[in-house]
Amino acid sequence: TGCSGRNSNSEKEKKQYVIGFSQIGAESSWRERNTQSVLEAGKKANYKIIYENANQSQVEQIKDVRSFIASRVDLIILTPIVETGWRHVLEEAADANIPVVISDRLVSKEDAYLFKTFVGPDVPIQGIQTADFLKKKFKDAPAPINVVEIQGSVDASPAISRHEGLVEGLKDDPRFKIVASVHGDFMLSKGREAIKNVAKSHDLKQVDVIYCHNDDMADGVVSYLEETDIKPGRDITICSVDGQQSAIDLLKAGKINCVIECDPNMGEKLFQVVTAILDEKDVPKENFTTGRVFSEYSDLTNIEERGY
Ligand code: GYE
Repeated sequence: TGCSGRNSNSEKEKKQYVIGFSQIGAESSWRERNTQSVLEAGKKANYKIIYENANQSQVEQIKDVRSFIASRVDLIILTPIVETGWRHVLEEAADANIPVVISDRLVSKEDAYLFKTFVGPDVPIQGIQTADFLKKKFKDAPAPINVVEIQGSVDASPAISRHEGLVEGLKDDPRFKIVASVHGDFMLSKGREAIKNVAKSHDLKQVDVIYCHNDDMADGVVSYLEETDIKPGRDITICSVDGQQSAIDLLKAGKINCVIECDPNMGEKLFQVVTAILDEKDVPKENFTTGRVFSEYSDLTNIEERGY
């Protein structure tokens, strides 16, 4: 039908690019919102998205990326569950000339030459912001100030950076001691399990702070403490990261003291970068999303509905 006088609409004939999106799984409310944000923004920008969810398995994620390469997608978006172990599959993508955008979590610095750009939160800052809150809160308190840390998953970049950020932020104040640091995989049930286990070896009455690497684990910690005679937010200061609705509600109720916002809605920014890459424009190596600090010192009256 090449000669029907209406065939010169080059916009319509423009090729629809195919993007492979390899997501970690659905461990938290944050993650579910993040997935929706990426899929919505991709659709809106008129990309065909092949979405794979690896159910918390790096082995699955690597298979998913290989399947994108085999079907010769135009670009791959990867949210790496852990930092290490990506070299081979990223080299395979490079050999196939398929650009890779890393989203939300990072791969090891040594592999940074194998991806085009990163879109996601500036996570080390979140640990520093937590430390700043704690130094304010415990301004006049005597040493020691005992901190229990409920980390995310082993080798996940936000777990590493949220830990390092806190340590960095507290290093000028030797009153703070991390007395236990355990992993809760960013999951509510495992956060609850983690604090329950810590309570077997530590007297929680001696603990001043519980720092949770995400809100779902903080929800688990609060629900456990509420079954004891320790009042979360009052007897123990609770800090968390993400800013989901449940944590804001607990903050308002005085059961959490500080929540660092980590915005999961990165889809729009992500596809601006994707479009620039496919248009062969230069993009910065890092594109950070921003977040606020919500704490007992903030005005909590006008926080918008969170949507996650
Ligand atoms: O904080 C947590 C999620 O990678 C920054 O992963 C993300 C983290 C987020 O499961 O809730």
